[in-house]
Amino acid sequence: MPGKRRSELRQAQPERIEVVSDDKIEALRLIDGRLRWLSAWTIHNANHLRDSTDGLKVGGHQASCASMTALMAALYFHALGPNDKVAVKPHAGPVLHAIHYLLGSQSREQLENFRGFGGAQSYPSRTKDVIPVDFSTGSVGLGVAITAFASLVQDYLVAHGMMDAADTGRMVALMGDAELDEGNIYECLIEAYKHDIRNCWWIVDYNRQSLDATTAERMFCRFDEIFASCGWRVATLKYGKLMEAAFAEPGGTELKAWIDDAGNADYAALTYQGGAAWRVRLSADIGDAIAPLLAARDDDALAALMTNLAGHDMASLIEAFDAAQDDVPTLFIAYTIKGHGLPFAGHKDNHSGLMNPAQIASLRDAMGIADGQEWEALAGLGDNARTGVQALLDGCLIAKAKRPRPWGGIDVPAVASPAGDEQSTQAAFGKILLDISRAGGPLADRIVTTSPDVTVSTNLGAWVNQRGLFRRSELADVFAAAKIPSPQKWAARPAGQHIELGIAENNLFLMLAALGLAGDLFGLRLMPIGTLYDPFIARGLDALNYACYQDARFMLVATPSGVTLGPEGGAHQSINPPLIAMGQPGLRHYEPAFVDELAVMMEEGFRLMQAEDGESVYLRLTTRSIAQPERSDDGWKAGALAGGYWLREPGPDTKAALIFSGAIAPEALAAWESITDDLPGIGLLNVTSPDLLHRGWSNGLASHVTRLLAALDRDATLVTMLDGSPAALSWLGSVRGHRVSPLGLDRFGQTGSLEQLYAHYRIDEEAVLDAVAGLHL
Ligand SMILES: Cc1ncc(C[n+]2csc(CCOP(=O)(O)OP(=O)(O)O)c2C)c(N)n1
Ligand SMILES: [Mg+2]
Repeated sequence: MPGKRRSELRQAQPERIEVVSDDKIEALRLIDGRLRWLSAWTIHNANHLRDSTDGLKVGGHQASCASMTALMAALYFHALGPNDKVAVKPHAGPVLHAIHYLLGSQSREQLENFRGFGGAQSYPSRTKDVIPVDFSTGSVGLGVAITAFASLVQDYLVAHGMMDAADTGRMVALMGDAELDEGNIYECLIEAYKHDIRNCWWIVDYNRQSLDATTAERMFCRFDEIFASCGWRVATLKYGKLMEAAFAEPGGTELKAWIDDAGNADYAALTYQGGAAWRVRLSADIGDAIAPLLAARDDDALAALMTNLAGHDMASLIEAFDAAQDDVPTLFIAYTIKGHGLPFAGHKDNHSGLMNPAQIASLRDAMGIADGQEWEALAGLGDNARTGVQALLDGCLIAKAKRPRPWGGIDVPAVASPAGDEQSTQAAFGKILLDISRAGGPLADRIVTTSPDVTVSTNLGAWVNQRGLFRRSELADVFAAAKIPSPQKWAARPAGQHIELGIAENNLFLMLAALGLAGDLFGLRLMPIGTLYDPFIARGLDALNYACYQDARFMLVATPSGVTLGPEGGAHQSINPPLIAMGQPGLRHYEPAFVDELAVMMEEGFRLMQAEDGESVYLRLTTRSIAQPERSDDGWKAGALAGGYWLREPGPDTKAALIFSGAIAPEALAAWESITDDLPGIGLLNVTSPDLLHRGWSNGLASHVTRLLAALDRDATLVTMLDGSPAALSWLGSVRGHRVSPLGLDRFGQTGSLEQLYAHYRIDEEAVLDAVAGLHL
């Protein structure tokens, strides 16, 4: 509510502030050094020492790692509590592995096999790495935003009494500064503000370099303003302790002003050039005032001073983290140098730069590591130093082993098909959810729905009326209170089970990713269902891929779809989502023609979402109301779940089959009726999942689709049709070598009645008859 102080909503946080001794800071610095070395050595080993069989460059990012080893040392060995979860900047993955190596939870073998088959992954991966990775990263920006949604999920679990407030943690993202260019960050920021998220830290490794170049200084201060206006505390960590001390010396004020005015490229270039270059430049720019300050330092000391940005200064980092111990979302902008401590520090081309053997050898010598001791975890540390470092390693609170994934556990009762001779799959979806809600029980209680401003138009309204909107604090329904009639009752409360999002489909997929990982992150599986219009899947594709890549489990209901949307026109009609689904691992596409199919698919979906060998489910639905079939038995069900079944069995020696999916079932049936006299025994195959059929076929010859099509003569012909790209079904001709005529959409849709559109796009009865005739000429 406007004006309400965030602090009034805050919950008590465990007290973590302590007086940090100099010894501890020194031990953290040593860990910083160990992480810098081990990450660089891991990458060096993969590129220069490991045998290469294919001559491909292996790669890795020594400079991006060195940029944040101090940050990560301070975080992991001082600031993180046992319930905190971290998304690590993708190209700092080797630092995370080095941390676990120091902790004993990562093996040397895995590090030696970095970027190799079965070895430590290039970018942290929840599913593939052997160490516990809270959030996968790789596509920059997404790993940052998911932490905000994860903090919302945590609040949801607490508000629903499933999780104790004392067990909550902070969701932390470690990000590169160029990630701030990704638009998804700002979409997420807006949504996060609306939901008043908390317990979230985003820590920017502000090295002012991206992949290609140094970044534009025009953005100085803008980020602070953007975040502050969305309710975030912004902590800028710019000057390290050496710098702060120097600012108090004669000439210090001028030095500080010079640092503040310096351009990013200048600062980076001077860093690369080193102490002598700093001396010449500072003298030239500042003049006599800086002379005593320069005279008091040799070139090495001057370089150390000028690169003593707070992001590399352990005392500054600890201070900043300790000062942010409440639950206010906080952006830390930590100034750093890309490649800090490495020979290419500050060089604009250092993103993928690799030290050569001579350079790594001199780094090893400088760190006091004996030749041959490179993999020794605490190499180069004397006995006293080891004691302090070991104490920090022993005191580290993060999980060292992966949390077992919660499989099963939520009973899935039989999902009944809604009654009615004429129905649409979209309306039936709404009724099924309403029935589940009314019946109550564990499944109903674990379902969380979410939608980017299309809750009503995707038929979630009745469910929301029953289960309520989720908000951490009660929000009255003003219209209901004023007795203004409306079918939607939109009161929000902590017990609500629908998370309403603004129109940003990317956020929908990140929300589903976070909800679908609730079991992994917090030990409590939720059953997320997200709805959106089918064409707008494309808007959030990378986030959808990101969710699937992490094996988040959810149900995606995309409706309406295809030109069956009629008068809504081409801008809202979807063509290629069935192809998207075929190409998306971890997501099973079902396209029901009839509502009883939808019921079994939802039931199956709830099982798949919590099965070890399961996956997420995408249901492509429609608003078109069509006549429902009379079933004589349940024989169709297994086929519908496996990807298809004969709605009309082909007769012996039949020479043709019609194959269709989804909303155009009436046209397929009408065409079948017309042809059956001329081609007796023609079959009618209802493909409920082009995706599943294709997967089965590409995995081996004894697949469901091979068996289905074995019912046809070798020289039979196929006409395939769906309200979508024809390529989703045309491949069926290759399964047993049948000739095929594929019907479907390959041009943008337009407005019109269904009759007009189906005729125009050639997915009507006449088009089928023409296609059959063409094949039989
Ligand atoms: C979505 C996406 N686009 C492009 C890339 C390729 N890429 C990887 S890192 C990077 C630049 C990162 O710069 P920054 O975030 O500042 O990280 P730094 O290495 O400087 O710490 C780019 C463009 C990517 N990983 N993800
Ligand atoms: Mg950068």
